[in-house]
Amino acid sequence: MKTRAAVAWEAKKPLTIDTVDLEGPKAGEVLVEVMATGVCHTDAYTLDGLDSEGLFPAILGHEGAGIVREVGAGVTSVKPGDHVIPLYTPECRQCKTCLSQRSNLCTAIRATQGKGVMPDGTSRFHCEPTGRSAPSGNTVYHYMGCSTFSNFTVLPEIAVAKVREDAPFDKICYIGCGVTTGIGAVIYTAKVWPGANVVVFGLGGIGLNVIQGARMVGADKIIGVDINPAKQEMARKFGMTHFVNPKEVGNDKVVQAIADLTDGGADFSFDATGNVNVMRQALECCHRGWGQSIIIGVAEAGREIATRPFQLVTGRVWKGTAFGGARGRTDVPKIVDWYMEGKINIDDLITHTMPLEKINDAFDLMHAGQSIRSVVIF
Ligand code: NAD
Ligand code: AHE
Ligand code: ZN
Repeated sequence: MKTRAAVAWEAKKPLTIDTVDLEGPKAGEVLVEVMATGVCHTDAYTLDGLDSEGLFPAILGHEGAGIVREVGAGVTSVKPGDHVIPLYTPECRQCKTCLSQRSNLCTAIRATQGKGVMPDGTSRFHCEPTGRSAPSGNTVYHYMGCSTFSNFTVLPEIAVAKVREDAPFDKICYIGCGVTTGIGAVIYTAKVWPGANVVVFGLGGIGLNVIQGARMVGADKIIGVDINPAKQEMARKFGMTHFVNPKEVGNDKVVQAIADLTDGGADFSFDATGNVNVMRQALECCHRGWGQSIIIGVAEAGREIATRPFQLVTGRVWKGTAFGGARGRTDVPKIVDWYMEGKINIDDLITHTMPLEKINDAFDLMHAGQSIRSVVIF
């Protein structure tokens, strides 16, 4: 079949809207009509050529919601008509990691996913490059196993979460990454306790969901740190109690400012910036003896984190989280329920919507610090 998609032909260039050939689902795969997709900073990072796994040409996008239109041989857990959220962190329930229950990092298809192809090693997307370069066979790569910047996409069955049918696609698409990552980092990865002091670096589409999660679990102080003061208002609405602007207090005084606000250091801190210098501040602002810092942000290829080992010797803990530690097929339907029951706020974080033709505006708004989440509605 043909599908309309925003194609990333090369790094650092705007996406172009093309008609792309899409092969139907093979065994164990499903065809999904994407109804809406959010644009996450990770899409921008890959488009900017900063992702060590980045491949071009590719159809980016990993924060979608849609409807199953066709299933391949052997698919049993979903059927045409089911509403689903694509999962860049699948849940096979059979691999060592899934069975361990210790991590959400399912390994069933991670290797092929990172190479931009389906589990059989081939792509379902092809497109005439018309004057641009493409790999042999005009292959266009999948992205994070999702490629939600396409009106139709093919995914492995284990990479879709079936969700209730009364939930609006243009809101729940955000649960496909940002909402789950932020709230999940608090409840599944950090297990923040009531009364804890929490610091969130980066008050964007992920950080604000960390704040929302911290409020949900009854955190005491929720301190936001951002170099863009315009993010303050929304953060306060979602539960931020104190704001630190590194440009005002001085970048070298951020850790001390947080220690002063928290009687010596945070119980939990979260990096939602992707900046390795900020990650260091996030660790070092934690309380001696027990403070935990959770890395959410994705750093540019080649960047490394550093701190004095003494910071860890004296009890601070450095952790990371992917997709908030959520097990997609198990946890995502529950998070959709929380939204439908009014327990979490998604609507206010979606500051912009646009048709696919305007998707490049979403990247511009993000880079200008003017949006929280942009959602493309097909
Ligand atoms: P965003 O652009 O919406 O927000 C980033 C925020 O960080 C902005 O408000 C910006 O002003 C702020 N910021 C930038 N530099 C800063 C600095 N030096 N100090 C303080 N604040 C600073 O991005 P997002 O969509 O919220 O994504 C945030 C990060 O999380 C990205 O690195 C993204 O790739 C990553 N991410 C990781 C996962 C995961 O599973 N681990 C999931 C989604 C996103
Ligand atoms: N491809 C990058 C790593 C990118 C990365 O860490 N991605 C996160 C999700 S970001 C969603 O917005 C993730 O899930 N990581 C775990 C995984 O298995 O990819 C690189 O450095 O190569
Ligand atoms: Zn994302």
